[in-house]
Amino acid sequence: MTRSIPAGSKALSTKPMLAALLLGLAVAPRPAAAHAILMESAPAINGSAQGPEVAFDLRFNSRVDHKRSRLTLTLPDQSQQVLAIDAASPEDKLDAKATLQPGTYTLRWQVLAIDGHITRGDVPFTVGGN
Ligand SMILES: [Cu+2]
Repeated sequence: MTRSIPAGSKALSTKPMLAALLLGLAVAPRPAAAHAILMESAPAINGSAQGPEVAFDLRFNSRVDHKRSRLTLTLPDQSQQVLAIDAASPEDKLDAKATLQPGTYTLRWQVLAIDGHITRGDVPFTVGGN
């Protein structure tokens, strides 16, 4: 079975279909579980850690891309320091270490999950003395 389509009308009819297809892809629901959500952290949000050697341990609900995720620490003087993510971190974790003086800090995590979505959040915490 063949249908003849006048030249020109094919291009006209393809455009709306393509637009609908692109729109459909953009709004298509994604698996909710795929977004990286922080499940647990050390230090805890608004928690405290003992210095000067502080171990960071962030656990997410899904696998995260260690190479394309980032941990940035805001120091008490508001300067920022990017932490090296431990390459041996488990698939759903970001581990790092830092030597910190007593004070108030914020750890910002930015994570690329396996579905390609980036999420971020803050973990404010304090470092005690001794
Ligand atoms: Cu996602």
